[in-house]
Amino acid sequence: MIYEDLPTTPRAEELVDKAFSRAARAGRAKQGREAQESMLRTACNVVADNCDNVVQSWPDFRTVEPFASEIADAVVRRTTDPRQTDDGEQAGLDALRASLSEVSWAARQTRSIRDETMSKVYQSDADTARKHRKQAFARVADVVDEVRDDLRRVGAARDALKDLPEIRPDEPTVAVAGYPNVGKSGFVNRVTRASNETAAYPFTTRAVQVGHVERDRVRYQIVDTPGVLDRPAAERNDIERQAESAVRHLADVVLFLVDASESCGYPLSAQLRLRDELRERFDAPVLTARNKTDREDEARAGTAADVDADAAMSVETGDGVEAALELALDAAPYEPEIPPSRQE
Ligand SMILES: Nc1nc2c(ncn2[C@@H]2O[C@H](COP(=O)(O)OP(=O)(O)OP(=O)(O)O)[C@@H](O)[C@H]2O)c(=O)[nH]1
Ligand SMILES: [Mg+2]
Repeated sequence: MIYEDLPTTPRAEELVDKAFSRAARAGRAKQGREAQESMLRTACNVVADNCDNVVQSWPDFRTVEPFASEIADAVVRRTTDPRQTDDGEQAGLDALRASLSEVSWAARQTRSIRDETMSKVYQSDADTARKHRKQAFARVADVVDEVRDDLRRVGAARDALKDLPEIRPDEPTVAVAGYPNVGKSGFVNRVTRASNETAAYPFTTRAVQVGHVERDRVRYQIVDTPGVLDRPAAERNDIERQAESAVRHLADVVLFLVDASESCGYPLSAQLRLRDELRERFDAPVLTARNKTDREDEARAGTAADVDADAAMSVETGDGVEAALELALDAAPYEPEIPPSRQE
């Protein structure tokens, strides 16, 4: 996604070490007052430029796709500590934004220490210059120390966001939903020939898997949604609700898998209730595919036939899988968006 190019964020100690060791090297090349000036300039510029670089590498969250900002907010909430403020605490993107602005403050502050000290050093002898330079170093170290938690929070957010699989909000997208263990990952892997393996026990897939299929030169995304669209809303926590909201922005069609053999461990009636619930909350069409038809003879007589399914398949044997996929792709509207630069 848009987060994959975020550079690593230095920790406070790393930043100070780097600044002061570069400064020492710069100082050794000169003598007297000039050495002090050179050290001061180098150290302050390393800190300020690194801080600016951290801040500038982030997108403006007001302008990114709602899917990208909601998913970022959810990921940041889960992976970073909240930020303590006078009126309570901030979490997610609010905390991240506040931390980025603190890091930006550190850059400005460091430059003003540099300029202020430079004007004093300029009029000093070598010994006094050294004293000023040392005081400035101590102040810069304090500034960096003040944003220690902010650097850590930004770094943790970056690490978590960088590992998100590539999801393109602009590509037509099929979100695969259904209770745990109904065969969602198996379906995504089979139709996209992704190399990810599906473990044979429930609750293993927690990272979102994304695969692609191409039809008539249009690339479609098939997104597995473990932990997101697999339980009634009442049982979800805040992060899961938010993840659902992100998927709502993303999905052009929902392919809801039911396991009428109930070997997934959930009664068919509960599965269908969840589907009806998603139908109410999603603007996108929700299609139903009965999976595990190869096991339906184990099901209670008549249950599978009761399902008003749009497709029936077995991810295990492959029966009906292509037809179910075609149905979903046909229901995913494709609106070509021509980038402005290529419109002439
Ligand atoms: N017999 C049979 N087993 C299937 C079929 N599809 C999936 N399974 C099995 O059902 C189990 C769960 O499949 P997954 O694809 O991991 O299910 P999931 O919906 O991704 O599960 P979570 O990620 O836990 O939500 C695995 O043991 C699969 O081998 C099918 O059509 N027939
Ligand atoms: Mg899965």
